[in-house]
Amino acid sequence: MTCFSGITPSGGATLGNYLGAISRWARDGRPGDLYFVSDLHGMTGAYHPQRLRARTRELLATLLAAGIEPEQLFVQSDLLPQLGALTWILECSCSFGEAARMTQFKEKSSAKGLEATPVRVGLFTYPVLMAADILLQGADEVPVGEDQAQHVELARTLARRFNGTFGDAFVVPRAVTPPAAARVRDLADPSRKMDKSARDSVGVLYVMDPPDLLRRKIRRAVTDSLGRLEYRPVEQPGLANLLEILAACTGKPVREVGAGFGSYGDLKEAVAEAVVDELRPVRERTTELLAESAELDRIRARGAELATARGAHRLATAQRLAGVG
Ligand code: AQP
Repeated sequence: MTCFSGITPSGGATLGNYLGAISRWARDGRPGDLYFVSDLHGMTGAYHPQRLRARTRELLATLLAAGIEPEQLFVQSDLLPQLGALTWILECSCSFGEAARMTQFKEKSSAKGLEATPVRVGLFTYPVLMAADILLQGADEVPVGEDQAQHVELARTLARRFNGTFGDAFVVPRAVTPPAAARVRDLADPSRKMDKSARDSVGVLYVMDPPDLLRRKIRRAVTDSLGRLEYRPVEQPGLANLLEILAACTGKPVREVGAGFGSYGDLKEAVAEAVVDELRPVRERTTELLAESAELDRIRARGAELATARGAHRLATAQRLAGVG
């Protein structure tokens, strides 16, 4: 059983990514599970090459710093020749209608403010690249939220179609619902999730933010004027977000974690210290790994070698069955 998860370097890792994904991967993952930095997925809109490269490296270091085993990790673009080949084979069996049905494409391509940045063909075809990511590694379980479930369904359809038309080459994957995790919201606008590519970072806590910056952002978090220190997500979303963060960092139940605080200010101080304590080890270790440049290069190269080897026979079989190469 191989479970497969990725993280896109569209920004630095946030507290949301850390509590909702990275720390759980490190803590609850099984030895055969695989994790990757999906830098190719970070190219589907306007992007800055040097920033993409630097963030990819930083995310790889953060995943390692969180405790994910090096042999379970790789960077997507290190498999570019294999993924490019497989994506083409899969694209040639994916209908235009299937790709055009993807809700995420429809939403992202019609979002406001895109006039200056035309929609890329890559945004349209990246679900097929995602299918290639999954099928090349032979993953059978892909934990995804609702927004990505349709893409895993496409990977499943393409695997079945290929196996049925040309012969068995691929494991047929399935989307699984990840265990319920903290859904961290933006501190400045709790109606939105905390997003690493947010335009305005005042409400976003980054793993690599220094402690004083984390404290400042948390002190400025939006709450309300009701003065009721209770967990009421609908009526008091900002306060509920802070309580959820404190609960996730301390391991205490969210309905109990607010007891004993005299004011929102006191609660914010406690949240700030809990977040600083939670992120300190991973930030420090990430910084060390980034400084140990040769060691990070070695780990990355080994990850690429293992991932390439895992996919080699599947790609060779697919090419042979498809009549190419
Ligand atoms: N706010 C969040 N709370 C809990 N979990 C979160 N995740 C993301 N944001 C939160 C989880 O992090 C993993 C990797 O995310 P991704 O890179 O696939 O992109 P995403 O889900 O779209 O996350 P972002 O940070 O919001 O990225 P951008 O800005 O690129 O859209 C996933 O497991 C995700 O659930």
